[in-house]
Amino acid sequence: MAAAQAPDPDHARSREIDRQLAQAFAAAQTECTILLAGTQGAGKSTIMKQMKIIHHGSFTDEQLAEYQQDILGNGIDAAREMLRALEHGGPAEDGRQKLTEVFAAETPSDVTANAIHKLWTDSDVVDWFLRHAPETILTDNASYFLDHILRIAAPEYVPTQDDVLRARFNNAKTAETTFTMTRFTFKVVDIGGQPTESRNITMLIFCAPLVDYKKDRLRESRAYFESLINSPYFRRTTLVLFLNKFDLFRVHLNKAPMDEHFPDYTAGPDSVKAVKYILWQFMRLNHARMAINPHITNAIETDIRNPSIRSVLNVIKETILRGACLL
Ligand SMILES: Nc1nc2c(ncn2[C@@H]2O[C@H](COP(=O)(O)OP(=O)(O)O)[C@@H](O)[C@H]2O)c(=O)[nH]1
Ligand SMILES: [Mg+2]
Repeated sequence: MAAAQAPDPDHARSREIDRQLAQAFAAAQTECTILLAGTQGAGKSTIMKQMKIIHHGSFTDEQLAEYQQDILGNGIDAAREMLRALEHGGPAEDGRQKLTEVFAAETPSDVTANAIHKLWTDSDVVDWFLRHAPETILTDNASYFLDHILRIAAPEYVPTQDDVLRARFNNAKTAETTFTMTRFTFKVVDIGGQPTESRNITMLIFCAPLVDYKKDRLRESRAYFESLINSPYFRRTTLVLFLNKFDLFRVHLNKAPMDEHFPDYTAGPDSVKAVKYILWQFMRLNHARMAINPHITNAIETDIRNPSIRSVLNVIKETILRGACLL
């Protein structure tokens, strides 16, 4: 029988190194960084808010209360936009004059909200906007905030989830968020419109606002997309393209036909065909021939029965989990 051996210090050291390596490897697997990129107003912050709602539940009352002033600000901005739009041959000159005076006076108050509401609901103004489709004249959700101006200007106002999703905020509030799923931690970072040289990125979500099909702005979005997806930094990254603001896109198409902006587009007002055309405009910039996963999204959609950002996010999570497990 062999004599009992003294423990080998080298063997113990080697086992310790193995243990540390295994730990480091496991840690590397569980952290996924997702970058959100896209031009100003593309919907990055809104998508981030949706991710927070999905993973941390709806906003708390305290969080909602924090948004109050900013949302009122969105309402006031919308009213200023309405005034500017009406200057181009719009009706209700007296009402416009009155609202301009109220604005000139001081900080927003009940008086301002009442004057805004009065002008926005003036029958001539309603008719004028209906003829032009307010969504196509005013930016994004301005007409929503005008519709709700009395509610959001009331002293006891507490924002709703819909109000928060439809509003624009200072980026600092939503630039980064983290959530966990099983043993994976997802860090989502909004890199705005800035090019990045980050490495080890699990997924890049490029957000393109479909309503920007009005040539020049889509060009800006495409140029940024082209520079990112062909960058060597993202060779090992899962690439996702969100064609966002589909809800607004459909309204815009009726008023501003695609072929007015793209003479080679011939498929008419069908929104799916129009999206396919825009998708092609993006995909042909994929010189590096990367796999790109496109999705049509509506970032403000919260109804889980509809195909929305939620189902898209589930697909993304599955893709990441599958990729991470195969590492
Ligand atoms: N109707 C609609 N509005 C959207 C959608 N996505 C974003 N928005 C709105 O567009 C505005 C700009 O979005 P935001 O997320 O701040 O853009 P960011 O600059 O890329 O962060 C906000 O008022 C959003 O509520 C969408 O799919 N549909
Ligand atoms: Mg933002």
